[in-house]
Amino acid sequence: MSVSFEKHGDIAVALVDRPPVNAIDSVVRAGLLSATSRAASDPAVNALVIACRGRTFMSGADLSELGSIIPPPSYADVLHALESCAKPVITAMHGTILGGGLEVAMACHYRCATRTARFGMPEITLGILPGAGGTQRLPRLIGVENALDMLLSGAPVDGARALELGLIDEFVPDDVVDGGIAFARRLLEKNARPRLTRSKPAPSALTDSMIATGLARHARGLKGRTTQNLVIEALRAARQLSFDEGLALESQLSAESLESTESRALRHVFFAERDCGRAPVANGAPVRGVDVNRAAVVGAGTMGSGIAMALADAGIHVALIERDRPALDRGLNIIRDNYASAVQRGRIDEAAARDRQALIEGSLALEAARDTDLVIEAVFEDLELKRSVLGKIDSTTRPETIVASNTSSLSLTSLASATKNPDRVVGLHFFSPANVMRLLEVVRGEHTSDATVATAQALARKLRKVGVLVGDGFGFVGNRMMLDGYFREVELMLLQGVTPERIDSVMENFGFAMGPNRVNDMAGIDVGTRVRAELTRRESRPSPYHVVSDALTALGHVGQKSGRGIYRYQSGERAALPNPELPLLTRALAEKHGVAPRDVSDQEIEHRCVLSLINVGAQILDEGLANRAADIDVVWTAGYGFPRWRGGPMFYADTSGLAGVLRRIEELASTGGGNYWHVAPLLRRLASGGGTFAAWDRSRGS
Ligand code: T1G
Ligand code: NAD
Repeated sequence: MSVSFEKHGDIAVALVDRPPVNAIDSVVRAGLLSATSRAASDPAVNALVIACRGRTFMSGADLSELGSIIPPPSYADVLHALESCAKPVITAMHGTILGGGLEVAMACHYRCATRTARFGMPEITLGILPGAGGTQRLPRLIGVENALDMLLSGAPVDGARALELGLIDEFVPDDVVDGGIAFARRLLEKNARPRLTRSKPAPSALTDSMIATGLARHARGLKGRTTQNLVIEALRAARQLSFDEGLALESQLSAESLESTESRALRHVFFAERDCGRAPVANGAPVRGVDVNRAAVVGAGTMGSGIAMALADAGIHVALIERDRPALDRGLNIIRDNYASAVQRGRIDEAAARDRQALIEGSLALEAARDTDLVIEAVFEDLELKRSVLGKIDSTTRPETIVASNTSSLSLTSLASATKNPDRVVGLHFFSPANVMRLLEVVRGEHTSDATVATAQALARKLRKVGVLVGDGFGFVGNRMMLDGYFREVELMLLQGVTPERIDSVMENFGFAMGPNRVNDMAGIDVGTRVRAELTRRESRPSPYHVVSDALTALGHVGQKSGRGIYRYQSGERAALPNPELPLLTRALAEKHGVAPRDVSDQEIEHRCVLSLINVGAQILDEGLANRAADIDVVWTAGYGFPRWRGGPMFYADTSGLAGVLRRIEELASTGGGNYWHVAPLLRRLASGGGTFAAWDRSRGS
């Protein structure tokens, strides 16, 4: 029973039970409607409390229902019934009260919640304008400026802030149903009557300076977006129109937003992130992994120290193992400083920083890894060194301990062959900084077992990262597409005389958080050179292949950390300044590699960068190194700054039309693009058959 109805004396309770997050679908709406009419018509009932079972009050509309005709009863019918009920209707809330869930609460007359509850209107993160009265009731409850802030950020506020704003009336103890009933009883004792949000005075006018402040405050998240314009239009209507006219306009604008490519892209990424982390299935059932509670990290450098923090942030005990004291102290100091700056920036409080640091124990002995559930190796990117370290880990730890490598370019299968149990060896490819970046490529080697993959996927969820299962090919998914596609085109354009500033501004206008040349300088140009050195030991690539970056590494100009790379940097500064030596270097290399200078339009820059990503992505799918096109979209939106509102490279290809994508790639291949534009067979097949990557994913049952 999704919505049960019980009576506690003269107080009725409608209890929603729709796991996992009580998302509102037609069943829940029908249940709320019937509970409201029962309470309204039952003379023995004086008030109705709405609460939820499980981990949270309603966390919004069921997203899988959106985008098609929403089955009856409508939100408007349900909310009208709640608001116009002649008896007080109270919501008693816990967990994350989001979107449609908060809209239900605002249509009710009184609201109480546990202290740990969080409240938000995240619709903008999905490219949707709230469609159940949120833009009309929220400003009446908390004021137009606060409403603008909540609707533009999409981020939740905590209980204390919700009370301060007037979004809730009271806190109740953690047993939210009893708390709700007690609150209702107190209201009845005070003869409280239904208090309609719609009857509150219209909010004050939304001024231009409020809008400017709001847009500036959320500029980073709203870059390239349009949903904010609908939010502003709806909030203006809340002042200028009657409540019902405002509702009607909101519903029309919300329906429009649902049709937008922007929203379809954001909802695609929402579900793709949740689907990519599923455990392998065997005999029709998901394979169970091990819940990691004790781990060890070998190597406390840039990555090892970040990985140790990511584990400790999730409450996992970590033995951080180094080869000598100075290196260990360096790693522990990096961790101490990172936590100190997190406290300074108010990300966590002193106590949390202390508790997490206490979970990380430094050691110089591999012995410290003996009784762990998982060991992650993050030593130098050297095949023989890693094989010897993995061999020692294998002989030191228990047979059920999972052994992982953070390699970014070496063959996982060949690393695993240094152990006696290659089935328990997996790649965990974190991205720098490992305690911040959400992406985790889970690399499956030839012998990696389903159970090991399941443990890795469960760990990714525990670390609140998106774990994407990838195959054991060079550069896995992300780095392969970057090196064989995107950055390769950037390098060729630099040789053809295009300035890094132009390339970066075109790609930042396209929606990337940062242009490719600035990313290269920030990540360290030498990291790419080391990865390519490993590549050329295994495979060949037609020249020129990243010759500008490798020349800069040879000069020691490795980017921000050396004050010079593609750009120049004042010491300690991150602002990218023109590097007068670069044009001299690129011209010399262009001559050496026979690359003629040419005019390249902004559109061509964008096409060469994005289409090379799509083409290599399709090659990766052809080679089976990724299971779904949607997984590639998750890798690039979560790990490489591809704009979420474009859905990722493969979704973007679908919305652009594969026939056009194919035609443009063939044009680029014939007009002096590099001698490596080989159209991926999958792309050609889908384009010539009117297919899409999304349909291809579906055809494979994923
Ligand atoms: N609809 C359908 N399924 C949902 C869902 C939703 N709104 N939210 C979560 N799920 C599924 C999710 O796919 C996963 O499934 C499981 O629940 C657990 O989620 C009318 C139009 C609530 C904070 O945007 O932010 O209301 O993978 O892994 O990390 O104006 O989910 O287990 O099969 O994310 O603990 C507004 C979206 C909708 C909230 C929990 N609401 N959800 O986080 O678990 S638009 C949202 C979240 C709207 C109105 C408009 C988070 C969470 P599975 P999870 P979590
Ligand atoms: P780093 O040079 O910063 O750190 C490597 C650490 O390993 C050093 O502190 C060194 O003392 C330690 N070490 C070496 N031999 C050891 C041994 N036998 N026992 C214990 N510790 C030992 O390197 P990094 O950038 O952290 O890279 C580590 C791994 O992560 C590499 O495989 C790299 O390819 C991969 N990776 C790096 C990045 C990145 O952006 N830096 C991103 C993803 C993956």
